[in-house]
Amino acid sequence: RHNALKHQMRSGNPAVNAWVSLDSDHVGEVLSHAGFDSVTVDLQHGMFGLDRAISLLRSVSAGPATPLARCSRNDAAEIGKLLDAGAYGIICPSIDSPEEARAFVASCRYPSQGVRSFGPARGLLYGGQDYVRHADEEILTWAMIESPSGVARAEEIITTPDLDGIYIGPNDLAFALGNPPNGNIGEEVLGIAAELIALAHDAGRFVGIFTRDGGEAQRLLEMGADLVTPGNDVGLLNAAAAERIAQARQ
Ligand code: 3PY
Ligand code: MG
Repeated sequence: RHNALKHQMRSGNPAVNAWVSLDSDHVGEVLSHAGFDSVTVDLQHGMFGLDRAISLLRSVSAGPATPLARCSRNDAAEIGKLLDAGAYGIICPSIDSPEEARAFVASCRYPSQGVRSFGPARGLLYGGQDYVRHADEEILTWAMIESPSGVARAEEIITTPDLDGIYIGPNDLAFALGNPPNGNIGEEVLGIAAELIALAHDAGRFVGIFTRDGGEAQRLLEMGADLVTPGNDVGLLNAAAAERIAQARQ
């Protein structure tokens, strides 16, 4: 099976991504069937560990969305396990230098390009018996830019060989700029996002970004983002709850 998300973005059709932070296979499966193009299992801030992330990836692959994972850190062993578990792309937090970007990409690629070890347990099951031959072309590598150092070195990070895209973390970026995140993406981070989108597109790379809600996601798509995440599963639940309660009490 090829990576439908990668092919979709390549053909110029931006993607809407879901973000799983709840420890529930049912949530993963429901979101995969809800119309999102991809579903990301968030091992950095999700309320679960690696074993449960593997099960959540399985739940996402029960529906049509492309399964992605955000690893908890730039670690070859963890990234390898998430890929073996069937992630079709990895979003790696806090890439602050080109050296870190190179190490991250190497973790996602088999030799001779990278250091990924052989053992594609679930990859073989739904990637097909030729998974290993095509894995390097199909797996998406997203380096998160979410610090002033990452922004300062963005061009070097973006042009890392075999890096597919950058994923902007507006909340950590706002913190690092001295404006603790308040939910919305502020003007300063929006300006940086515009610059990063231009740099990445010049280099033929994708740009993904986390946003607060559908309205903000739409604004970022208008600015040229290739993939937007309109909040996480808890955000969806809270927004729906607030709306229903308000309707009921009207
Ligand atoms: C951030 O905004 O810092 C993120 O990591 C989004 O998930
Ligand atoms: Mg972050």
